[in-house]
Amino acid sequence: MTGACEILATRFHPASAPDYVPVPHLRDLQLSRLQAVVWRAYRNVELFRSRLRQRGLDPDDIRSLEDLARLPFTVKADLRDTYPFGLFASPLQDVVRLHASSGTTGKPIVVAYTQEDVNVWTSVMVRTFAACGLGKGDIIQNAYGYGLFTGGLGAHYGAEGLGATVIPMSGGNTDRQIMVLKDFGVTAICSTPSYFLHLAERAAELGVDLRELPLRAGVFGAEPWTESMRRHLEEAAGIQAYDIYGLSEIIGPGVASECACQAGLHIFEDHFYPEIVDPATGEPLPDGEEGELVLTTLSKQAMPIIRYRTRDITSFITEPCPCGRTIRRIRRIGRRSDDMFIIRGINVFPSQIETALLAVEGTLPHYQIVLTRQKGLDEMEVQVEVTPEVFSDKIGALEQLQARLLGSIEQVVGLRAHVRLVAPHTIQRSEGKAKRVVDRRSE
Ligand code: DLL
Repeated sequence: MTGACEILATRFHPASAPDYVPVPHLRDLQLSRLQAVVWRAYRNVELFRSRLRQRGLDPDDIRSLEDLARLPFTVKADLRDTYPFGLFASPLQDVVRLHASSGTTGKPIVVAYTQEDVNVWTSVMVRTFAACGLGKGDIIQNAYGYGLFTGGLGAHYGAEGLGATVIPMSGGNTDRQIMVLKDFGVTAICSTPSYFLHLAERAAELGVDLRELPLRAGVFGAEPWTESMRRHLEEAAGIQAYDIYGLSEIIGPGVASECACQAGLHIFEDHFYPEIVDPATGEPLPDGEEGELVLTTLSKQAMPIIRYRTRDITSFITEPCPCGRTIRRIRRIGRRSDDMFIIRGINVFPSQIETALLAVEGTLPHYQIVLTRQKGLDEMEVQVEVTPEVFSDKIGALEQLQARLLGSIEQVVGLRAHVRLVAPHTIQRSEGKAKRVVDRRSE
C-alpha cells in the first residue's frame, strides 16, 4: 500500500483542513493554545498550581514550545488520587459528559467534557474517519462498547459528524453483528482488532464470506496489535484495516490515526501536543528515538492534562507522509512500558509473542500467555489455538507445529517457553480489549 498512497483519493472532509496546515502556523497555534491551557490549569486545578509553585514556575514562564519540558508530568496515580472530580478545571454545571476508565485495581479514573470538549472530540474523530478514507455515504457499524468506555460514543459522534450512517451496535452479540453487517450493506466497522478477529471467525462458521460484502474498511484500536494481525484481518475480510489510537485521560479515541498510507499514525497535534521521553529518566528524546509518549491537551476545557505519561512506547517518524498531512506521525504502538514482564531476567512484551506465533502457519491469532512460578523459577506458557485442520491431524503434525512455535518464540524473545496447542475456541473471546497475559506468579 505504501508508495501508492499519494495517488489514492483520501476522502477530504472540510474538518480535515488542520491536518494540512503549514508547520510554522501549526507551531504558533500550539504555543498560543499551550499558554492558554497552562493558565487554565493553574487557575483552576489545585494539584497543578501547587506543583508549579514548588518548582518556582509561573504560567508566564512558558514562552516557547521547548519550555513545556520545564513543566511537571501528570501520571495515572494523579487521576486516581484526586478521584472523582479533583482535576476538573470547569464547574460541574459546565460538564456535559463524564466517562471513566476501569483501572486494574480499585476505583476507576473519571474524565470530563464540556460541550466545547465534545465538539473538539467529534472533530478529531471526523478527521480520523476521513483519514481512513470514509465519508458521507458510508455505513459505519460501531462495535466499540457504549457506556463509560470512550470508544463507543467517541466513534459514534465522529461518524455522525462525518455525515456517514452510523449503526450503534456496541460490543458483543456477534451473530447479530454479522446479520447487520450483511443485511445493512455496512461499508466500515469500528471495533478492537481482537473482537473483529472473533467476528470474522464466527462469520466463516456461519457461512458468511465477509470478502463478498460491501465492507471495505476496519477502524481498529484500543489495544496493541501487530502488522501480522493487520494482514490476517485484511485477508480474512477483504478490507483495509486502519490503526487508531487514543486514551481516556486525553480525550478517548481521536488522538491519532493512520491515513491511506497505513504507515504510522498522524497525531492531531493542534489539540494534543506530543513529546517522546526516556521512560526511565523522563528526559525528552531526539526525534526518531523510541520512548514513552507524553501528551498535553491543548484545548481541553473541563479537564486539561499537562504532560501526561501515557506509558505507551513509540517514536516519531521524521519523514513527511506522502499523503500530504503536515501533522506528525508516530509509529504503531506495540507495547506499553508497564506491560513488559520479566522471565528469568529476559524482558518480554506480549506483542513479541504475537509476532512469533503469526510467523508460523497453522495457528490462529488467539493466544494467551500464562506466567507461573515453579520451585522459585518463573515459567512462561504460551497457549495458542490451532486451526481445525491441524487439530484433527495426526499427533505428529501437532508435535511438529509445537516445535516450530517453540523455535519461533525462542528466536524473537531469546527464551525457551512452553507451548500448549489448544483446540479452536478454547481461549476466551473478549468483546472489547483482549486479555493476553495471566500472571499467576504470586498465587
Ligand atoms: O482505548 C480509547 C480508544 C477507543 C482508542 C477506541 C482507540 C479506539 P482507554 O480505555 O483509556 O482508551 O485505553 C487507552 O489503550 O494508553 C494504549 O495503551 C491502548 N491503546 C489504545 N489504542 C491503541 C492502539 C481507549 N491503536 C490505552 N494501539 C492506551 C495500541 C492502544 N494500543
